[in-house]
This record gives sequence, C-alpha cells and structure tokens, in this order.
Amino acid sequence: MTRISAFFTGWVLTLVSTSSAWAQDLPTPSFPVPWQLNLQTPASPVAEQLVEFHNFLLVICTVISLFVLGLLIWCAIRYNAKANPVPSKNAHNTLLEIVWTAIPVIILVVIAVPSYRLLYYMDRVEDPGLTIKVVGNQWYWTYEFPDYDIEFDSLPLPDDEIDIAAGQHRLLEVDTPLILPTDTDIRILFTATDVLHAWTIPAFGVKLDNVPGRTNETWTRITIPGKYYGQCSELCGIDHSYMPIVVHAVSPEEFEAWRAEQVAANDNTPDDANRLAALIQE
Ligand SMILES: [Cu+2]
Repeated sequence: MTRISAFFTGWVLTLVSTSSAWAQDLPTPSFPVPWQLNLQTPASPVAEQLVEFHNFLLVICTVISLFVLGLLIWCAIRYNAKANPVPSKNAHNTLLEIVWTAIPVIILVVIAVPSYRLLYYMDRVEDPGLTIKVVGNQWYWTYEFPDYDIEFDSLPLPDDEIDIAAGQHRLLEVDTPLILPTDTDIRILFTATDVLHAWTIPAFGVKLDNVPGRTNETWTRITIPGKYYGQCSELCGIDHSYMPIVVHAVSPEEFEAWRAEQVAANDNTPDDANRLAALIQE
C-alpha cells in the first residue's frame, strides 16, 4: 500500500471511528432469513404499500392462472378426438368475443388504479424533515446532507475485515454507514459521477437510478429502527457487485447527536493537505 493510499485509508478510518459508535447492536429487522418466503419486512409506508400491492397482484395472477389451467384441462378432456369426434364448425361467437376482450381490460384497469396511486405516492414528499443526496461512484457511494454540509464516502469492507461472529455479512458491509432518523420524512436525491448506478434498500421500497448529470428524487420514512442493507442495482462495471449500502436508522434524538458531532468534526478537521505532506516527508 502506498503512503498516499495509507493516508486516505487512515482518513476513512477516522470517519469510521466517529460513525461506529452509532453502529452498536442495531437489530436487522428486515434481513432475510433461511427459508424465508415473500419480501423483506417493510420498514416504510411505501414498502408496506408495495407489499400490499404485490399480494393483491399475486391473487389476481393466481386466479387467472388457475382459470386458464382449468380451461385447458376442460378442453383437453371434453373436446379431444375421441370424446368429440364431430367438431363444431362455429368460427365466431360475438358475445364470447366481447367478454374475453372486456374482462382483461377491466382487470388491467383494476390493476392500474392502485399502481398509479402508489407511483405518485412514491414520487415525492411535501415538506421533508431531512434531505440527503446519494451519489453513485465506480464503485462506492457518497452521501451528502446538503443542509448541514456533511459529506462522506461509504466504501465496501473487504472480506478479511468482515466479522461474521459479530453478525456482519460478506459483500454487504461498509466502512461508513449512512445514519438516518426514524419517523422523519426524508427526501432522497440521486445522482452519479460516472455511470448509471441504482441505490436500493428493499426494506424501504426505494430503488432509483443514479444518473450522471441528472437528479432523481424519491422519499422514505423509516418506521422501524435498525440496520438495513441494500446493493447497487444497476450494472455499473466490474465492481458492480461490490458496492453495498448500509443504513443505520436511529431515533431522531440519536440522529441529532450524530449530526451535531459530524458538524463539529467538520469545523475542526485538520488541514488534510498538511497531514498528507507530513506523511510523505516522514
Ligand atoms: Cu453501481
């Protein structure tokens, strides 16, 4: 490791040490468990509605599939050559044709109404309590709190630093997690510096593309405190699978304390250029 990269690692570790105090013993309410069925436990109003919508679609899909399967079986039994040697010569049935056109249209409308309602609900939030900006880079995330002048990088932890015994997960841990308050409307802005990425936390029902030169927006309100995981979900190059996302959702009071600490640390940051020069001279 060169001295310069050692310097930056040290700088990152300083950030970790300021953040890790907030990482102790957080539950992982939405983490998948072996043999789990269904989606991750929803931890935001959007995710709850997404789960409900998914369950509603599952019922419709199941009913349609069973109906088509029943028709197929009935036709195969009732109208095979042996059971029905003289086939009907009918080519049209106006009533039947209207029915099999109208019913699918009605089904699609029934699906479209809640779908669009949810899309607009996910789109943006009036008067958010907090705004964060998520910037995708090849291959890590940068988080900014524009209102507080806080900005830091979140890099994946390499395999040899993963502590399985402490409940850490390979390919899912980062050095500096994003700290967010629960029960707060959080506006999330998305952009990228190089290529397309997609910041995704399944438990929040958030997945949006980070597009260079463009700002996308959505929002979340975390309802359950804990540690949440996600991964980049837009193919972004060779290390696409190595840019995990970790969010620590803490109470608004804890978040406020963390925020104050970060702002104070910002003010006292030693001149990084001087520290770098001193290291090179050593
Ligand atoms: Cu990516």
